[in-house]
This record gives sequence, structure tokens and C-alpha cells, in this order.
Amino acid sequence: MRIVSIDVFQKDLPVKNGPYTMASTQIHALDSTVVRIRTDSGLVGFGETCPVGPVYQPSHALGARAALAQMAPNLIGLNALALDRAYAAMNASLNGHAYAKAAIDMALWDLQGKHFGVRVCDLLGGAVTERVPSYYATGVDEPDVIANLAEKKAAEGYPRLQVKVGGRPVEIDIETVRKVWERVGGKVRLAVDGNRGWTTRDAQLFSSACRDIPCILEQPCNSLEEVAALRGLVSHPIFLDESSENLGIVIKAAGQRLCDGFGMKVTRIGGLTQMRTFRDICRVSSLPHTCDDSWGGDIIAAACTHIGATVEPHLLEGVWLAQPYIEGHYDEENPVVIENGYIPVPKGLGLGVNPTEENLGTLAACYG
Ligand code: 0XW
Ligand code: MG
Repeated sequence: MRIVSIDVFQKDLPVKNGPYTMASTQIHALDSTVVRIRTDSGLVGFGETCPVGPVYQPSHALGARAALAQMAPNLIGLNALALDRAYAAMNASLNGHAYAKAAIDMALWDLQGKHFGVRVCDLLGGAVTERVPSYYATGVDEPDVIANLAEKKAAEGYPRLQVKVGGRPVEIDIETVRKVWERVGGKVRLAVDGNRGWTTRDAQLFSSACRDIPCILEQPCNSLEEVAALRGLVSHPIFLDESSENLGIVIKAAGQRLCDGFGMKVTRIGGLTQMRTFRDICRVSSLPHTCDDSWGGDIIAAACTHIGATVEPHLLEGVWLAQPYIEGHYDEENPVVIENGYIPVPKGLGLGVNPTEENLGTLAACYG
């Protein structure tokens, strides 16, 4: 099955009730990139990458499409089933830019599933559940606003909540998490995500002020070194998110026990091929983790859900989807949705999401 063409689409994803506020950025609308790979067998595969603005991570929407322009011509004619060979061709065309390679990788997994007549979760080792636990991430806002939202989301059935902090005095973050815990304590699992916004001083102040609240601290500070410096100084477990940029860092962090888990993004790590390796490193290291992306539509949502479905339940912290913050779906017959805090695994072959032409956005480039 040979790759005959690669189409790249630009898709706007406005934030419902936006903006979405994190420690260092406010998000009003997302610029997503959808990839469609056609093959000589007639099968078509879809992938997506959607940086959550240009500040969250070293990735941005225009960069994704420029990287695809660099790589796509060198993929035409390759065997779509030989994923590692295709990945090698991407690496030979462009150094880095894992988040752009992820869109191609995702589309190839989709094609492989369709070719063999199975779902992507089957290719990845098999689903341990058909209902994957999700979590809801609040933005940064006033303590009472976040406490009300947390109570509402816990009542909807989410088994885990992530409260965003950072970018303001840590005393307000402490008040926010205290108020959240008063409302939802014992009902949900709690993560407190600094999105790199705290100093090590802030993290220590928070941890001692909230010693009685069982929560994990996700990417509290900017760098891996700052986060590692907190080990032994704070009483809460620490997860890496933004700092876990590639498998090399994951291996180092797991081997040297620099963290207690990860908030992982499928596109940041380079797609489902890398995500499978990441999952296995975490399994042998007994490290819990999420299977998320920074943002994205149904294609990314399906990819996160398929890999999340294959993680041993005691190690899966949840699969975050942008779906509650987005209007509409790419494939209205097979939407990927959160129902009472859990995501049904898509039933169709491959990723199980086949966008209609009118939902793909604007055709930005064609290769092949
Ligand atoms: C909550 N998320 C998965 C979505 C936002 O893009 C940020 C991210 C995170 O955990 O940092
Ligand atoms: Mg995070």
C-alpha cells in the first residue's frame, strides 16, 4: 500500500466560552492542521496536530505546516504500512519538529488499522477498557469561580480534575485549591497544573500550605532542573508535562526518578509510535501518566483515546480531550465525546474518525 498523496488542511477551532487561561497564555481560538494521506489501495488515513498557541510549548501552527511542506514530498511512494521506514524518511527530511511528524504518524496508524481491518487500539496492544477515564482541566480564574466549576464537573462524573494555577500570586492559587478541595475532596482525584508558571519558592509555599490536600503537582516550574530541585522539598508527587519533550528526557526522568509521573501529549512526543514506547517505559518504571494532547479536534481525540485504552488502568491518570471546549465534530456520525467523565473508544476501523470534506477546513497544500 503506497502513499500517493498528502493533503494538508487548516482548521479553525474557536474556544467555546473562551478564552482559556493558563499561567503564561490566553487561548481564544486554535489553529489546527489536519493531514489526509491517500494510498494506491484507495484507503485514506487522517492525522492532526494542534499546538495550543505559540507559547505553551516550542511548537506553533505555521511551523507545523512548514514542517509538513519539508517532509511530505519525501513520503510519496513509500509503503504506508512500514511505519518505521516512513518515520526514518521524516527524520531524514527534517530534524526535530516532532509535533508535525505526529500528524503523519497518526494518519499511518489510521491507514494500518483500516488495511488490517482493526482499530488502532488493537494495533497498539489491545484495549483494556471500552470506556476510558477522562479528566477536566479548569482555566486560571478566581477561587470561587473555579470551586463552582470543579463541583459541577465532579457532579458530571469526571473521576479527575486538573486545576490550573500560576501567573499570579501563589496565595490566590492556594486559596483556589483549598476551595476546590472543600467542594470535591474525596470525590475526585486532583491535579494542580502550574504550566511552568511557579518559581520553586511558590511550589514549596503551596505544598506546605496544602499538605493535607492529596493532589499531584504538574509541571509546577519552567525547567526540568527546577522541577528536579523540588524533589524532597515538597510533600506532593510531581508530574512532568511540558518538560518531557522527547523519549530521551522521559528515559532520563524515569531512570533517575526525577518525577512521579507524566502529563503526556501525543503530538509533543512525536505521535502514536513514540507514545507506545512512552507507555511501555512508564509501565516498566511503574509511573502513572495521562494520554493527552495540548488541543485538537476529533482525530487527535481519537488518537489519545486509543492509546489511553491500552494503558494498564492503575497507571492511567486519564485522557484529556478538547471536546468540551469545542463546537462541532469532524465526523458527525462518529464523534469522540466525553460521557459522564468517560470516553467510549471509537468503534470504527483505524482511528474510527472519517471527517467529511466540508468539515476538514481549508485546503492549505497538496503533495504528490
Ligand atoms: C490540560 N491540557 C491537557 C490542555 C491544555 O492545552 C494544557 C494541558 C496541560 O495539561 O498542560
Ligand atoms: Mg499540564
